[in-house]
Amino acid sequence: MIELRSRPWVLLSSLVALVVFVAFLIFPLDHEHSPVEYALEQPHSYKAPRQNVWAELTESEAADVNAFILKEFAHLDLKKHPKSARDNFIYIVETLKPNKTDAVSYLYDDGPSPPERWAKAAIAQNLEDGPYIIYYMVGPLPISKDSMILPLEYTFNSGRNYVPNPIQDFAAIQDFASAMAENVSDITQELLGATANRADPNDPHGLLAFPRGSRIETGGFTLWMQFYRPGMGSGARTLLPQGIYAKVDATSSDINDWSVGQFYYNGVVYEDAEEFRAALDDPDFERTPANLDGPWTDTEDFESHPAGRELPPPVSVQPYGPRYKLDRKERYVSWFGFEFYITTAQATGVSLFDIRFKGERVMYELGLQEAMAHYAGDDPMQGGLEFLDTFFGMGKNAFELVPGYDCPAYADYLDSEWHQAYQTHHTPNSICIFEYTADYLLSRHTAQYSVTVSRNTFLTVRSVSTVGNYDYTIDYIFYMDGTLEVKVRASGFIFGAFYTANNTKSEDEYGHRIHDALSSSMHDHVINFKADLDVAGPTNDMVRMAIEPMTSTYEWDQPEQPKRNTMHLVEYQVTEETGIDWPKNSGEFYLVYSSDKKNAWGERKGYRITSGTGMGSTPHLTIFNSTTLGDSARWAEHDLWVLQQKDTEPRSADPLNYFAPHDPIIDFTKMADHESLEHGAPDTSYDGDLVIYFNVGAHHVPHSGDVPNTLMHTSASSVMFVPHNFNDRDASRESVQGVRLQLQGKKSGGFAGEEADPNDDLKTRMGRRSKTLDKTKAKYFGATYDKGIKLPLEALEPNMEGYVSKEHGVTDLSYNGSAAGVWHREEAFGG
Ligand SMILES: *[C@@H]1O[C@H](CO)[C@@H](O)[C@H](O)[C@H]1NC(C)=O
Ligand SMILES: *[C@@H]1O[C@H](CO)[C@@H](O)[C@H](O)[C@H]1NC(C)=O
Ligand SMILES: *[C@@H]1O[C@H](CO)[C@@H](O)[C@H](O)[C@H]1NC(C)=O
Ligand SMILES: *[C@@H]1O[C@H](CO)[C@@H](O)[C@H](O)[C@H]1NC(C)=O
Ligand SMILES: *[C@@H]1O[C@H](CO)[C@@H](O)[C@H](O)[C@H]1NC(C)=O
Ligand SMILES: [Cu+2]
Repeated sequence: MIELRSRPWVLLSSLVALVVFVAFLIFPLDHEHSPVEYALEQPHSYKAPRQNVWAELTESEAADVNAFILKEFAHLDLKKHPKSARDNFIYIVETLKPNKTDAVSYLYDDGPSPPERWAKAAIAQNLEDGPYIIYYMVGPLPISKDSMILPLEYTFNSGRNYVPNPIQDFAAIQDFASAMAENVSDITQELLGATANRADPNDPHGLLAFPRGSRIETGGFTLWMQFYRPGMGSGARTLLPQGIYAKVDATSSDINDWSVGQFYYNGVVYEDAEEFRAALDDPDFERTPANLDGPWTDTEDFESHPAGRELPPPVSVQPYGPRYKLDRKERYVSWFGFEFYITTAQATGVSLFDIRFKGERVMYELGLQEAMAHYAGDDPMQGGLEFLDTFFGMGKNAFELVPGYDCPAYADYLDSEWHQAYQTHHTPNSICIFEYTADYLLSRHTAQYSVTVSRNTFLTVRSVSTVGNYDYTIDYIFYMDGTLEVKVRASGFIFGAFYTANNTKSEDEYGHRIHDALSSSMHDHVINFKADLDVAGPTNDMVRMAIEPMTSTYEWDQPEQPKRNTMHLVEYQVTEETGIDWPKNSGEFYLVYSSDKKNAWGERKGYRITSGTGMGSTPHLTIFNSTTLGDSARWAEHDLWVLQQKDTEPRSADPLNYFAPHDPIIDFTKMADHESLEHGAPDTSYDGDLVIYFNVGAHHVPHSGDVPNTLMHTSASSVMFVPHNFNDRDASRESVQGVRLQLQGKKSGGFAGEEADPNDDLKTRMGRRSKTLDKTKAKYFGATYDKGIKLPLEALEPNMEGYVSKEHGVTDLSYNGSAAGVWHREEAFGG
C-alpha cells in the first residue's frame, strides 16, 4: 500500500492552488524563470478549537469497554471467540454520540468541559426464546469505578433495546443451500449445464444458491433461494441469476427441521423437486435460454485502442498545497469560512458536526442514516428483494480510495476504524478531502468596458461505500458562498433479474432485457440523511414560500388595465412535524429561517433546501406501504421531513431494523407524528430547534448501458442547502479568485476598488484614468500562478506499481460479517 499522506510536491510558502491542465504543462519551461521547487510538507500545526466529542472510539477505548463488559457481565459467559449464534458475545462497540443538549454549552457557550463520553455496545445474547441482539450504553469513559452498563433504550422509540436475531446460523443456511443445490444437480445440469460444487464454492464452472435476504415474516422465516453463476473475475454475480428458484420453509429455529418446498422455473411453480424433475421429461416442457458468463460481464476492455486512448486525459493539480486547514487528530476542517468536525460510524459512514459558516452556526449534524434499495419483479427473488445497507455497514464497507482516481492525486486522506467482536478494524485512506476548481465559473460579467470572472473552487469530503454489488460515492461539498451539497453517485453492478424470454409473463413491466437472459430489474434507491439545521442558532422556523399565479389590480394600471395576471410570493408556515415532497414546477422554496436573527436588511437569516444537481428531482419510494419494508423505512415515503429535535430521536433508522421490518426498533412514523412546531408562546414547550431528514437516490431502471456497471455521471443525485438572506450579500466575493480585465484600451471604467468621484462626469473620469492607469494590466483578486511549475509525476499520476490494497472482505450481501454471521467471518480471519 502506498503512503498517501506525504505530498512532496507541496510548497508551503504560498496559499495558492488553482487547477491547471496537464496540457499547459507540456510547454518547455522558460529558463529565465526558474521553476518553483517543491518543499516537503511540514506537519500541520493547526488545532481545532474544541475536542471532537463525536469521534469514534479509539482502539484502546474499545478494548477497555470490551474488558469492562466482560467483567461486569461475567454471568453471560460472553465468548471471545464465538462459534455460533448460540454463544453470547459482544458484537460491536462504538461511540454513543452525546446528546445535543449536553454538547451545546461546550460548543457554543464556552462551557468548560465536554459532555460525558459514552460507548454503545451491541451484545449477541441468548434469551429463553432464542438469540437476540441487545443494545447497552457503557460509560462514562474512560472506564473508572463510576462507569456502568445500562440498557440503551432512550434512542429507540420502540421502547425496546433489543431485536431478535432470526438468522441463527448463517453458515448452516449456506450449507443447507449447497445441499439443496446438490440434490437437484441433475436438474441444473439439464437446464443450466452446471452443478453446484459444495467442495469449492468458488469453482468458476459451478453454481451457487443464495437466499433472498430480506423477507423475514413475523414469527417465521421463508427463504426463496435462487441459483447464480459465481462470476468470479469482476464480481459480476448479480448479473448472473439463473432462473431456478427454491422455496425453503425456515420457520423452525432448528435448521434440521427446515425443508425445501416449491421450485419455480420459467413462470411455472412446481410443488417440489420431484414434480419439477418429472416435468422435465414432458416433451412439452418449455425451456428458456441460459444466462451464461462471458466477456460481456468484464468491467475492462484492455484491447480497444480508439484514437486518443494513447494520451492520458487532463488532470487537476495543486502545486502550492491546500488552502483548507486540517486538524487530523480532531478531524476538524476549516476552509474559507466553513468549519466542521468529521466522524465515522460502522453503520452510517461519515457524518459532519458543528458546521459553521463565517463564525455563524449552520448545522449541528449532517449525516447519512440509511441507504435502501427496493426492487420489484415477477419472480420470487426480485419480487421481494430489498436492502437496508446500514445493516451491512456503510462505514464498515467504506474501503480504501484509489489515489488520483477516486480523489485527485493531491487529496488528503483520513483512515477509519471500527470495532467488532473484540477486534479493531482499520480501513486506511477511506475518506478524502480536497479542493477542486470546477470547469465553470462561480460568477462572471461582461460590462461595457470590462469583464470580470470568478473561479468556482469548492471543498469536497468524499467516501465510497461498496456494499456487495453497489458502490456509493458520498460527497459533502462546500461552496464559497456558504452553500452545502450532499451528493450520492452509484456505480458497481446492478442486481439483475433472470429474463425468461417468455412473452406470456409480465417481466417486461419490471425492466428491460439487457442480455440473453437478463432483465435490468427496476428498483428505487432512497438514501436518507439527517440535517440538524441551526440557522444562525438553534431556534428556527420552516416555511414554504410559494410562487403563485394571481390576478391583481394596481392603481397605476388604471384605467387601461383594470386587472393584471401576474404572480407573487405567499408564505406557508410548516406548523407541525410532517413529510413534504418537492413541489411541482419548482413552485415553492423550502426555507429554514432563524426565528430571531436578521440580516442588515431586516430579513430573516435563512437557508433554502432544494433538490440539487443530478438526474432531476430527488425521488422518494414509489411503493405505498411496501410489503417487504413494513415500518422499517417509512422515511422513504416523502422527499423531506421536518421534525422537532429530540435527544431521544437521534436517528431515523437503526441497522437492526433489517431484522424486524414489521416491528422495527426505530419506527420513523412515531418520530414524524405531527407534533406542533409552534414555539415562542409562553405555553409551548417546544424550543424551536428543528431537524430535517431528506432523501437522495433514483428510480433506477437500468438499461443496456448499465452493463457492466452503472455510471456515476448520471446516477448522481443531490440536495443542496443554499444561504437565503443568511448574509448581507454574496459571501463568496471575499474568497474567490479571479480577474477583472479591461475591454479595449481606450475606454476605461469600472475597475474594481476604484472610488469614482460623484462630481466627475464620465468624460473626466475616463480622462483621469487613462493618464494614471496601465490600461493593459489585468486586475487579479486572489493570487495567481505567475511562474512555470515543474511537477513530479506523482502530481499527475500516483505511482500504483506495488500498490496492494488491504484485504477488504467485501460482502456479497450475505450475512457474513453482519450480526448474524460474525462468528463465521471471525473464524475465517483467525479472530
Ligand atoms: C441523553 O438524554 C436522554 C434523555 O434525556 C437520557 O436518558 C440519556 O441518559 C442521555 N444520554 C447520555 C449519554 O447522557
Ligand atoms: C438432500 O437430499 C438428502 C437425501 O435425500 C436429504 O436427506 C436432505 O434433506 C436433502 N437436503 C436438502 C437441503 O434438500
Ligand atoms: C411462459 O410462461 C408460462 C407461465 O407464465 C408457462 O406456462 C409457459 O410454458 C412459458 N412459455 C414458454 C414458451 O416458455
Ligand atoms: C397504507 O397504510 C395505511 C395504514 O394502514 C393506510 O391508511 C393507507 O391508506 C395505506 N396506503 C395505501 C396507498 O395503501
Ligand atoms: C462467509 O464467510 C466464510 C468465511 O470467510 C466463507 O467461507 C463463506 O464462503 C462465506 N459465505 C458467503 C456466502 O459469502
Ligand atoms: Cu440501482
